[in-house]
Amino acid sequence: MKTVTCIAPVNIAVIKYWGKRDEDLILPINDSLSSTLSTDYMCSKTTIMVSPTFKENRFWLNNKEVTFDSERLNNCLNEVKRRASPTCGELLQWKLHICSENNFPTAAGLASSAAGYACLVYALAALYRVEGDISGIARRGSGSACRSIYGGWVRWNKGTLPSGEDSIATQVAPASHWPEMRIIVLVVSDDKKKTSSTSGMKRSVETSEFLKDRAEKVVPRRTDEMIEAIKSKNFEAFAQLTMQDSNQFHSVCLDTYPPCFYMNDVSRAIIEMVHAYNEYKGSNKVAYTFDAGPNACLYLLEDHVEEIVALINEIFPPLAVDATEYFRGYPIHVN
Ligand code: 2P0
Repeated sequence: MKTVTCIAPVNIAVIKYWGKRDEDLILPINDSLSSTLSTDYMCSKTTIMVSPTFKENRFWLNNKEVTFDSERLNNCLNEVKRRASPTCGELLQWKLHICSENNFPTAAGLASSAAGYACLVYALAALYRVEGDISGIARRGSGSACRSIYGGWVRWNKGTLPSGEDSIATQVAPASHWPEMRIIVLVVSDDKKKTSSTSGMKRSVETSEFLKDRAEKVVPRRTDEMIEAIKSKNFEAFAQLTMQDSNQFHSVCLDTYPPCFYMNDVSRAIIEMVHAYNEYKGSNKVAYTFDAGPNACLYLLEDHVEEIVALINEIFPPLAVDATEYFRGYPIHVN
């Protein structure tokens, strides 16, 4: 018998991934860029056990058994096994029992599949002693998962090869490069989203002309500008690019037919609050970004956390619960 346990954190994109050119291999139509949070906060934990006595492969997600039939899960497993060390021998024949759980409320709807698949693939790769980059394998589980394989600031290069071999993640800068950076996660709603990212982006690829323009004309330039802003620690530029990219992604969602609505009135009120605050300060001190849901992620530097949390509590008084459950400052992953 052999057991491996790993943890992997979520990542929050500042240049968004939206749209695939290959559904099976999960190849994107544009590059994307994110920061990976610290493992002290929102992360997945996966334990894999293999034994010659196990009769079948089994999977438990958040303490509930789920089917092992998932195509994405099996794609990841097969790919890891294909790259397994020749020294694994009979280990490769033994059946697996996998337990995966998130230490953050799945209700928050925050990149749980990214952390989950990054963690699963990392654990499998450790078990079968895979060498080299494994982000391309995590990508087969969920596109954004490839970015959680690395810490700090991470770019998912869309790649050009039909095989997807070059569609992998690379680290742009370690978290230690910008240690003052913080993320505040605002849980606006824990409702399950009506349209999953996978089906939403498929519909966008099929119906939105704006998405093609974004992928071909805007993202390549914006990614270069974003990397420059991160490397030079230019928060003003970083914040503007982050907010513009979030807004453009949601414009594509609106241009999708039928449209996907992910933000709600509270999300829009947060956008207005951030712009009002930045205007009052005379420059960008906070940036918002929204994924495929109404919850906001605010990027800001450490110095402004206290003031912003006070402002949020003033404008959006929490319900009768501990505010710290709602508003948390997360340092990004140190790697
Ligand atoms: C991102 N999102 O870059 C973007 C922003 C949502 C909005 O990556 O179909 O769950 O599994 O590849 O990775 C969500 O997409 O989709 C996502 P699949 P995934 O973070």
